[in-house]
Amino acid sequence: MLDLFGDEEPWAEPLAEGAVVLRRRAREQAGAILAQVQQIAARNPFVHRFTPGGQRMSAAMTHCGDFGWASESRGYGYAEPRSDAGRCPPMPALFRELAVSCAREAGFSGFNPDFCLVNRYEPGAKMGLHQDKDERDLRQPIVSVSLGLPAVFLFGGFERTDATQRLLLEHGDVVVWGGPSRLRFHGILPLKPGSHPDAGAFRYNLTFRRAR
Ligand code: MD6
Ligand code: FE
Repeated sequence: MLDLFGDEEPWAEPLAEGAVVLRRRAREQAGAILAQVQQIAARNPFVHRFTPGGQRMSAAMTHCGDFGWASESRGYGYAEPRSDAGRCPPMPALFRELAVSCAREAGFSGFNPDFCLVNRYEPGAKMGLHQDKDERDLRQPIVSVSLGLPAVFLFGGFERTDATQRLLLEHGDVVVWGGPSRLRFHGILPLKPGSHPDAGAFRYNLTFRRAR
């Protein structure tokens, strides 16, 4: 469908059992979300962290919610509750409401996120194939909100070497991911340079999780 005016209604595209893309679902809130991201980053700056394998990640990260995320720029995984409460801002109500309603629309009622990881991609930045498995209760889904420049999302199977689907995630697209798809491998191809009216030269991705 042509998006000449940017005011189309959101629509759902099923990906697999337990996984759906809610296209444009976060468009209305996008400006407010990006403004909140700037506030979060003012208190808890974007940093490039290292994977468990010791690789510097090309996407920069910040976060909000009830937990820290590792310690300083080292390590990977959730830190102790409120261990960096001085820097880690609480989750804005706008974020929580969006995540909870998207989860409900995807069939996961009762989602109660306690953590939001924010990734910022610059041109060339990518995310290798990975599983999200550090959360305690894998029955809870993940809600992923993409803003700014478009990126190609790889959606795979349960082994790293399984074939992947490719889909373009654009400004305001939301992926909800749970149930039998919760442990699928996924990643992001290197971001192409561009300029987005609301996000400049970046892509932002917010993932909402129930960590504990
Ligand atoms: C990204 N997203 O879109 C990275 N994880 O930049 C993720 O790693 C992700 O989109 C779990 C569920 C949905 C996701
Ligand atoms: Fe992930």
